[in-house]
Amino acid sequence: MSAFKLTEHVTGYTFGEPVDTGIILGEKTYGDHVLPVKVEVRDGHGIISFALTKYDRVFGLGPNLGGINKRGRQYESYCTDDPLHHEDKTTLYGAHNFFILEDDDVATGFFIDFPSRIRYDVGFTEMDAFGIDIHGEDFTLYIIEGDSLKDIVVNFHEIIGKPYMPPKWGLGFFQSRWGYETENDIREVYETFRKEDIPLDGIYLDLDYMEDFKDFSLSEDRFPNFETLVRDLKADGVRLIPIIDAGVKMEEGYDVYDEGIAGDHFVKDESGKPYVAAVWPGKVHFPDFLKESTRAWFGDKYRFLTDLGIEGVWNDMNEPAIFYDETSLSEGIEAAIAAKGENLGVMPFFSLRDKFQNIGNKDEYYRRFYHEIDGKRYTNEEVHNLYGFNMTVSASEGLRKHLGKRHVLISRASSIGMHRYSGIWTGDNSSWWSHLDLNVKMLPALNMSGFYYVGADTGGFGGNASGELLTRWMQFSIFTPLLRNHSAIGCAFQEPYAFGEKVTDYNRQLIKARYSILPYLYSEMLKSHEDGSMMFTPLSFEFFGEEALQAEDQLLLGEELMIAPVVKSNARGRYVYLPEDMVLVSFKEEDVKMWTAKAGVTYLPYGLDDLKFFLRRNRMMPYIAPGRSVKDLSMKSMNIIGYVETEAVYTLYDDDGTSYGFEDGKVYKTEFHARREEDGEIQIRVTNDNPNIEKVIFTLMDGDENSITKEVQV
Ligand code: MIG
Repeated sequence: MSAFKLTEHVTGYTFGEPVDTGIILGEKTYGDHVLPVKVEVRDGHGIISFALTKYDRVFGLGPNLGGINKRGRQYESYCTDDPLHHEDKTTLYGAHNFFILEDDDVATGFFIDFPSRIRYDVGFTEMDAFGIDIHGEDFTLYIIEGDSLKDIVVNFHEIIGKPYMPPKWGLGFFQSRWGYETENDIREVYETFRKEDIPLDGIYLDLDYMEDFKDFSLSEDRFPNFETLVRDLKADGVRLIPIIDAGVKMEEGYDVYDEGIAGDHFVKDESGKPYVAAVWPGKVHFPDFLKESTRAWFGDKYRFLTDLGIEGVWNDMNEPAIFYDETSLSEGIEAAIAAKGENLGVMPFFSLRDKFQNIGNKDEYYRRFYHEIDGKRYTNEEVHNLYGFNMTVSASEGLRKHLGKRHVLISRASSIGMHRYSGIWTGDNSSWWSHLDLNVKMLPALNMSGFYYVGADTGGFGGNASGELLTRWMQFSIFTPLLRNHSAIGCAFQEPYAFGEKVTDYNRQLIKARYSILPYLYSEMLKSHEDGSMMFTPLSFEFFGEEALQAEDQLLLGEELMIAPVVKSNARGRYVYLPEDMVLVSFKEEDVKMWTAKAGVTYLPYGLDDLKFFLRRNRMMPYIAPGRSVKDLSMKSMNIIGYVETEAVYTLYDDDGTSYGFEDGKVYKTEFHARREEDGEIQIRVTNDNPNIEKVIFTLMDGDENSITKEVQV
């Protein structure tokens, strides 16, 4: 083992000779550092063990099931395409090996830099033991210190680099569905949004737009006027965001296939031939995204889309998902032929059935193809979690090069490190109430991993959503930076207008509210980009006590808000824990109401026809009038609502919304300052360098049901 310091707060311990994953940035200073935890390396595994006291808790691990406190479950880091996120699943699409272990005295952050499988048993098998099983002997363990949980996260973000920042339109409302088959379907969706007066910034294109599921192709039949469609909708602020899959169809004469073969870009099997797997296009080869030349080649292919006016993409199936490979399919067929005419007993029948039923994403597939890194050959399994990550690096670099302005990019598979290149959607959830609840709990862990541009398929991907579920989900999702309603082919339609007039009214109002608070969300993203702080924080990261720890279905947003969504059906409200006095805000379009809410547990009546959240003490937030898309929003007249007992400051970050200027600090900062004098009078000061803001209307509560309204020209 060798040890080094990366920053004042981060120490690394390297075991064996790990693969350079590219996740961690910075200069190493080697020295003598004593490893403060128990790590054993034996039989091809690294084993880390912690004893847990009754009250220790564990946070993080990114896009996983379970609560905010990860204790009491098993998890796995191994990017997997599993479309049914049942309660007993141990892994989803991402592999995020950052977690914080907190006992009543100290909290410590850990990051395991290792690209293959890691198993976590967080007090599941034994209540008082936390065991980590790293499937390899070569890895680096990072220990991250800090004064608080939030501080540990900031110190971690310092070594993983700044997150991807979408263009401002990426925070608009997106509609999506696998099964909008034709150009006319897309136009109809767009027109219905406009007719129903529901704001919209983008429509996602799923596999339907492609010719035979081929990447960088268009179906002439279904999308004969693609470019015109893109242009027409964009003129009205609505972008099309097509999907790209990892597998490249094997078909001679198809440019991507031909170039891939000619340029030696595909992953190889044992014998050195391109590995054959099957996904949507039928038989495919997988680009070797771990190779720089392949990333550059594939990244350039996105130009096919940018040339057509496209400014956003989603990368799917990049775990990579595999329906079957040639070996397993022929084994199955052989077995079926051999069984023909036999009198199969139940066990042989099960074994035969299994050959087909469990043929997708088999572990052995990932041992049948190889990558080459620095002249050394690795099975995909050994570096598995870098695959989707690097597909997305490739896309990001290609899009950046060919667009010259910011793009929207989300990926399904992920690993920490990818946060520098794109956002993520949380994959194939279902239209289940439990998945709405899960969405709430997963969000802070994604921020801990450095991912801010995140969101779930609102309304649920698989299964049929009810109007009630969709509206409740929306009451939460309107706060998430990525806000996309997406569903699977064959399921009930779940557009905001799909459930009759009443539900359409609820949803319209919620989406408009989203556009009203969009400057706030955008500002908070820019702030997190600047300082590495989380945007969505569990209550217990900020407040002490049992209640804060238990309130896992409430989150703090920025330093200003607390959100407490309803995640159960037939609810007319819910109990909420307020760790301090706050102001309850009801946000119905431009009719904003505020009431004082005292610290403690309180019942919050919360109907479908409302948007409710809490504003913290001595905090303020901005909002504006909604628009039909981001391009329509105006900040000329800005509203500030606040709960000012003594003094409050809010700094609004903003920029041009499309350029990379923010990377060089080209960010507008408007400081709103309010102070309450002894006599109750309010002093207001606004310092502004944002040319788009002209007038500010403050409405400030004092904690005693009194509010003052003041208008300021800036
Ligand atoms: O095997 O492209 O997660 O969002 O609609 C399913 C079709 C492939 C999985 C994605 C989902 C998408 C679907 N894809």
